[in-house]
Amino acid sequence: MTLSLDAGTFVLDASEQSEMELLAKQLTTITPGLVDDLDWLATARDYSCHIPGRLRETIRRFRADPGPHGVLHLRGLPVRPDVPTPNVPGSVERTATLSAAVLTLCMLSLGEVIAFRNEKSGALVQNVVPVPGQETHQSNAGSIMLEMHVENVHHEHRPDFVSLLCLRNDHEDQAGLQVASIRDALPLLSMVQRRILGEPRFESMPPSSFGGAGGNPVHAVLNGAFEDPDIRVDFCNTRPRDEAAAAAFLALRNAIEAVRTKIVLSAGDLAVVDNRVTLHGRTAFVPRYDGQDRWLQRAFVHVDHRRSRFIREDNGNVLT
Ligand SMILES: O=C(O)CCC(=O)C(=O)O
Ligand SMILES: [Fe+2]
Repeated sequence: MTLSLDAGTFVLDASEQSEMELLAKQLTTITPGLVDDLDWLATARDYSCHIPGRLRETIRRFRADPGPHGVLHLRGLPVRPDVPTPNVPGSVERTATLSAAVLTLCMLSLGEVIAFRNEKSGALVQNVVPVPGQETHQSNAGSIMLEMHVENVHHEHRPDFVSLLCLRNDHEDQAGLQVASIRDALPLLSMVQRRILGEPRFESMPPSSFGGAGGNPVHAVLNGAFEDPDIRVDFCNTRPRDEAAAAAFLALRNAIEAVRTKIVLSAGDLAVVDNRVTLHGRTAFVPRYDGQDRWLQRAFVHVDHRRSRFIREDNGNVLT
């Protein structure tokens, strides 16, 4: 199923598009023109207060409540990539390009952008691109189906939101971001399954993007309000620790599959996933490595920056 234009979709009109482009272009000229520079980021934070009003309202509403599907689909953002799609492992965007500026502006109006020192060299804006030789990897460099997951399941301070801005989709428009919220899946689970999923009977490994660094915490899959819980699971990296937990885990997997929807992103589309209530993954596609492959730029957001202060050196934006 493909998500239709609904409450979770916002399309910038022509005047909002030019307003956004003007603001982002100005931001690209701010010295030193580097996204990870704290002075540049401070200016970007100020500018983020001046994105078009309807967009600001939409983002602010989404932050208060992410809706039933836990995803916001913004359309019509200026991106204009003028270089070939990168295809090296661990590719990041440190230069304040137009698309990096757009992504940063939108995300700083949602919260604070953060990254992890052990992942993609701690860059705040990362390229999600297919990498030759990594086609079958369960990572965003692969091109086979990517399992449904919350981002950085093993980490206590995983992102509150994951944002993906599309610069180019794949040649055949096959690759789709898949999303499934626990809000939609919960009614498909029994009370017993929900209770078991709410107990610390599961263990998660760090995703491969962390290069094996990080612990293997034991945790519950459902946390918080029984009637509207947060979800913490990665179907590639989380495993149940006993038989009853395995049965509940399988029921959850089936429920997630039943409510999963696909969003095919086009250039200028930005998907913002609430990483507390919604899992994401990707359908398979065929890369050509001709410079025109699928290219997303990704940024993570924390709503409460202070909470991670003890693992951020010099009050920067990178978690150690
Ligand atoms: O390629 C996608 O659509 C999503 C990849 C992903 O899970 C990520 O970059 O976090
Ligand atoms: Fe992901």
